[in-house]
Amino acid sequence: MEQLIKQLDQYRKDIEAYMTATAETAEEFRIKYLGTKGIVKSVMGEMKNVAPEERKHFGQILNEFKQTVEEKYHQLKESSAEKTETAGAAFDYSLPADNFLTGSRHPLSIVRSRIISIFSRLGFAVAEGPEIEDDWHNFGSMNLPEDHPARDMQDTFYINNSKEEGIWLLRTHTSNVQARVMEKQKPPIRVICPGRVYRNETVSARAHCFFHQVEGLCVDTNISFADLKHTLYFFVKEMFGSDVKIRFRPSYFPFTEPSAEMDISCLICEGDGCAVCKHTGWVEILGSGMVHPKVLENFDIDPNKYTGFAFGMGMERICQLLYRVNDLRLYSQNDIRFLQQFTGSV
Ligand code: 2NM
Repeated sequence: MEQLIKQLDQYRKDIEAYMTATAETAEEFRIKYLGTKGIVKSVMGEMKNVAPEERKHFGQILNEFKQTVEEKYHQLKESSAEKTETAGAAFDYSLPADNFLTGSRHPLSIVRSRIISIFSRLGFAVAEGPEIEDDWHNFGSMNLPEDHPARDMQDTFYINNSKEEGIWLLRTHTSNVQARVMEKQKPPIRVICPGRVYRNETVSARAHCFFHQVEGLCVDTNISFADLKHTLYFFVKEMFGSDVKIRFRPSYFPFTEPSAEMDISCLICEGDGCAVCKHTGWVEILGSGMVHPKVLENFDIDPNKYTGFAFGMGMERICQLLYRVNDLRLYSQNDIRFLQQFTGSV
């Protein structure tokens, strides 16, 4: 009898510990205490072992216990129902949907496709080629003499630089692609070659060990410097708008003769003078020239029959002028705050 009372005390403590419940725990509670093999049934069964004179008193205790259990069960059931109700209310189906996070295009990718689209309207095809290149396609065929500074270890990343195993390097310009085009295809040729190039530079806001270029090549009969000028003028007007002015300055490249660098009137200050144009009103955007006869000969293209023009520009530079990106490192850091700003661009 005493033991039974102790046991009931323990049950009461256990029951008190139930505070709120889910529908499942309320049901577990019901089965444990009120089920056909439950605790209430089993303690009621103890009545037969109780002495007759104590039955009345003990019957009262058991009834109270049963009531406590039933009350607790109702309380648990109610709280589980409340929970389901509030969970239902918290989900408001009439609310607008969350923003769906789509990616956005990288600014260089936007610039590249705009360049391709402009030149394709002039009949230029797109060609791509390897980033790991041999000495001939990157330098030799491009008329760069053995002692040219660009071939120096300081400027070029060499992968292999031995006479026995051959010279392999990371391309320093995409001219290697034009070389491979001229190897396979004879004039008329009209291609642009966008791609990543590598130079051994210390990384800073203004220099990087890799960047992106688009080079162009046009070889046919009767191609003149006038074709070069008009092609590039068309490009500039399509890229930056019809108000932009261009000018050519004589320059030197081993693979072109004559060579020229092209400037456009500064888009940032419209010619008034600012940091981007170094207060000159002009910014350099590309190098160009008539393909050197030796380069054509290297690919068995007769320079007496064919002439050509070529040009090369940095995509980061174009991007800087279009979007005012003033630190080259931003392009490869993958900072979401930078990349997100180009959402919605073409
Ligand atoms: C430039 C500037 C001038 C160029 C020349 C050639 C080729 F294949 F025809 F020889 N490809 N690219 C060239 C000419 C590149 O980049 C500043």
